[in-house]
Amino acid sequence: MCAWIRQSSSVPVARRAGRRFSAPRQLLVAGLLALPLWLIAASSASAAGAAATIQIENFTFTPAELSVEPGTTVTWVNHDDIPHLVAATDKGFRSPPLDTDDHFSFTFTKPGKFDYFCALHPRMTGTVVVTKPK
Ligand SMILES: [Cu+2]
Repeated sequence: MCAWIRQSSSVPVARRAGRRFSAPRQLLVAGLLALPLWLIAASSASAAGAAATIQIENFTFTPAELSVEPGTTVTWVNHDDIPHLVAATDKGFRSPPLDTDDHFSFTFTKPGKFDYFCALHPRMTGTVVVTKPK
């Protein structure tokens, strides 16, 4: 009887101590779990949809017109040594200012013709054509 009381009264103490010690471990475990999940999410996203790249060089988007299937992630890469800013004419997407070698990605889901330009040099223009799903 006495042993039972002692045992039961010691349980909350043990739990409290266990919780105190396991909290940082839980954070670590959560972080370790989140990393593979993030990698899986990133790889499945690229596996599910195609990827395409538009180069920014000499104040020009290349290719100027790009045709992709729905679900394609388009990445703009700035090779110039001055910043560019990719902005959709319909305001569907807008990059931050891209410094040299910076890139910006946008996944096109809806079919249509999407014109964009450089908000810092509006004479720089390009178009992404998203085809109808097959
Ligand atoms: Cu520009």
